[in-house]
Amino acid sequence: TTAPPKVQTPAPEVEARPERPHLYKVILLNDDYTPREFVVSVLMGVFRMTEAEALGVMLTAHRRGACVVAVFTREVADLKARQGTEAGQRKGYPLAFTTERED
Ligand code: NFA
Repeated sequence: TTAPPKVQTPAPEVEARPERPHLYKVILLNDDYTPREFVVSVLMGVFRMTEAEALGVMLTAHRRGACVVAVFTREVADLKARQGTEAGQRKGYPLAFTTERED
């Protein structure tokens, strides 16, 4: 007679537990050439902001030199920063977004 098949169950203390991903800020940099209304339109289109939110972020970057736009996992942050920067480049503007890892 054969024993019943044994089902493999990991001990609780070795259960797979994914790590919390690092988060990255997307930062809007001020420049002297990109029109304010174009910056607002990019923030609304790429970052799904309302016009009021986009105006606030644009004005903060304009006054202070830079403003955090949003926080994402690395791949999403890099993609959004590139989409925003390329939207400016297509119009010949120096508009730039960077990313920075959170502490
Ligand atoms: N400083 C730009 C202007 O006066 C507006 C701007 C804001 C550009 C934020 C880039 C980022 N036209």
